[in-house]
Amino acid sequence: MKNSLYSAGGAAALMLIAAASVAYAAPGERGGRWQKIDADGNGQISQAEQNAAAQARFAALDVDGNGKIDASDREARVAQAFAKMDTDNNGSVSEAEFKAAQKARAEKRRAASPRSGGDVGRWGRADTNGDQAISRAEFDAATRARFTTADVNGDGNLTREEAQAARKAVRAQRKAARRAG
Ligand SMILES: [Ca+2]
Ligand SMILES: [Ca+2]
Ligand SMILES: [Ca+2]
Ligand SMILES: [Ca+2]
Repeated sequence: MKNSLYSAGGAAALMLIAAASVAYAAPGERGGRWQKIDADGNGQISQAEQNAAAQARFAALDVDGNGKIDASDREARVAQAFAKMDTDNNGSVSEAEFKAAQKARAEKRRAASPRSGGDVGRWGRADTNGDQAISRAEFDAATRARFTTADVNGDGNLTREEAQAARKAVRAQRKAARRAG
């Protein structure tokens, strides 16, 4: 790891931001996440579609597959991210590699909110029993709660407008929290 400009630890902050992908994709977001979640392509996200996306998300976050999301998963993800940045696989991330990764990420995130809090902030609230790990049950409960909140007219489907409004509300809440704290 000598000559390593950025250690895996240094990549952590960056990675936490990257991991905070928003539950509902922004309409028109690059990569077409909305389209991916909207499996039947009817332009709305049903609770079942949301659940399917959440299961995939949980599996992606639960890197070691032990059924809960905790610090060891975050470390594993950071290591993965580091490996991904280390494109020539020489065990260190050069400045060029780091910048390339940064640029790719910035482009990807342009449509998203600039600071979405990282997965600690995002999922910290889901950890209802406070054991520093998000169990599947906690994750599902948080997912359900988010869906219910966003589904303003209660028809069991999220329109793009509803999803967008929910994102805005969350952003406003975070802003208020930052001001207060
Ligand atoms: Ca749909
Ligand atoms: Ca895990
Ligand atoms: Ca927990
Ligand atoms: Ca609705």
